[in-house]
Order: sequence, then structure tokens, then C-alpha cells
Amino acid sequence: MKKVVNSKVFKTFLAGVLLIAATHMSVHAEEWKYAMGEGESDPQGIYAVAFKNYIEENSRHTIKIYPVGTLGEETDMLEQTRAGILQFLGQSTGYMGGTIPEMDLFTLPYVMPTDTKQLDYFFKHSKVINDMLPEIFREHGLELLSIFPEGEMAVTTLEPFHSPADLKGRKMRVMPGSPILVETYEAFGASPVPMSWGDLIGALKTKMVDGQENPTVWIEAYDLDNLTNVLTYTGHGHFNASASANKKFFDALSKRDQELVRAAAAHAHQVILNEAQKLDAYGLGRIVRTNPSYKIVTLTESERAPFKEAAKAVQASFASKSASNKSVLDQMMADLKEAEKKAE
Ligand code: 6CS
Repeated sequence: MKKVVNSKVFKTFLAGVLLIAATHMSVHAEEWKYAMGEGESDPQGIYAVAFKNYIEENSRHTIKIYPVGTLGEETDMLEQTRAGILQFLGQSTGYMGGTIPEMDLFTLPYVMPTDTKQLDYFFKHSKVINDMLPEIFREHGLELLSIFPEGEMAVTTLEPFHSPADLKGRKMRVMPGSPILVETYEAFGASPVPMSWGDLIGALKTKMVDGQENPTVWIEAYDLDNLTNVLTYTGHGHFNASASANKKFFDALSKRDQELVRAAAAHAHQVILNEAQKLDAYGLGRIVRTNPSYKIVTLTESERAPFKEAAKAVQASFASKSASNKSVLDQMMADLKEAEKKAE
């Protein structure tokens, strides 16, 4: 009889312990900070909101999103995330090359395709992104979650240009975290001016710079077409962004919460890749509708030839900076070749 009572007590005790353990995981709620270099309706915001919704629908955790400008410049946010002040970061790749040199891979001229189907395949299957960069990010105190496209780079200037000679002496703003963007615009004949987004509008208004590059959704959303006279498609690049977590924070999460974060990132990645198929057309369409007199130029293949020739030296310069740079570039080229073959 005594034995029976003891095993009953033990089973009740065990059930209580398991119940507390289970409810502890679900009731354990934290607020995580997510800063990004764009607004909530911009591509990085579409990703961040999808990520936030997934986390909050599948756990008791909450995400507080800090859009561009609420926590200083994009470069500040990268340091705040590495320091663990922020848990998550949405970051344009053009701001990262100064800290993580391999990330200048995504700003190299005439490497990324402009075809949205190839880009979709690349950002889903790239070995550089899925196998090589995560380890490199960890060396910099970050856990890489996603890299995704925001649209073809379009160059807006006061005067038209059709050759590197036309760009001679033109002050062209480039994102401030990328040595490769400086080398690119020097190779294109211009005078690059590294400058944070927060200073660009004023610099265009005061003619401190003659032009800049961005995807059309951003050009239209922030009225850059009304601060310059012509938009030129050179085909030289694509605007890309990343999402990452502070590594110490991520490593300290329970296995369940690590899986939750990865699932939220996979969900948000799919959401933004679906959107990315139409961002260029949407951005250009709005520019043409809202600013019909704005000049749109697409360089011909022969006009692009000298820019492509100049780009080769920039690609070689990137590869020569380190063995790691060379190996990620070699893998990137292989990934892009596969994307070209497999994109439906
Ligand atoms: O040009 C820039 O700096 C900004 N452009 C985009 C598309 N996203 C954020 C970035 O700060």
C-alpha cells in the first residue's frame, strides 16, 4: 500500500515539474530590439515586420523595431548590435564592407545580375550566403540571418552621362561603409563622396554632390528624383541588405528560441523575396507617374563597355585584399553561374 501511495506522489510531483518546465518556456517573455536602416514600408521594413509578426505569433517574446534615424546612423547601429545593445539589425550591405570586408562582395560593379529571377534563385541557394558568410559574421560578433535584394542600382545625376569621361570630376555620393564603392566610382571617372543617408538630401539640395545611386523604390519614396534631373540605368549593381543578430545574445537563447528566430528569418526572407520581384517596376512606375518630366536613360551595351572594363580592376582589387575575399568572390561567381542556368 505504502509503495502505491509513494509512486502516486512521485508521479504527481513529476507531472508538476514537467508542467512548470513547459509553461516556463512559454511564459518566459522578453522584448528584443530590432534596428534597421530603412522605414517600415521600405524593403528592410517589410522584412522586419514579417520577422516581428512571426516571433510574436509563435512565442510570448516581442520585437521593438527602430526604423532609420531613430537610433543614429546605420553605421552606429552596426556597432550597437555588435556590442549587444541591440539584438537584431537590418543593414544595407553598402554600410558593412568597412567592418566586414567580405560584405563588399555585394557592392562590386558588374557582378550581381539585374534579372529578378536569377536574383531570386541566388538569394535562396547561394553557397556564399548559406555556407561561407555565417562563419565570417560570427568572427565579427554577429549571427547572419538573411541577405536579400532591394532593386537594381539606378544613378541619379544633375546632368546626363553616357561614358566615364562624362563623369569626370562629378561628385558622386556613395554609402559610407564600402571601400569598394569608392574604388568603383573612381574607376568610373567620378569623384566619390562617402556619406551617410542622413546627410544626402541636404547635400543634393546644396549641390554639395552631383549625384548618387539607389534602387528606384528608394529614389521615389524619398523624393530623390525631385533633387536631380536624370536617372541612368548602367546595369552595374544591385542594392542588397542583410539581417543579423548579436552572436552572444543568439548563442544564449534556448534551442527552442534559436529555432524560432531562424524560422522567423526564413519566413521574412520568403516575404521580401516575393516582394523583390516587383520592387523595380513599382519604383520606376511611380517615378514616371509622379514625375513625368524626369529623364530616364538606359545605357546601351556599347556605352556600358568602358564601365564594365573599368569594373574588372575593382573586382581584382577586392580579391587581392585577402584570401577570404578571393574565396567568397570565386564562390559568388559560381553561385551566379548556377543561378543563370537554373532561374526559370
Ligand atoms: O542610400 C542609402 O544610404 C540608403 N539606401 C537604401 C536603399 N536603404 C538604406 C540606406 O541607408
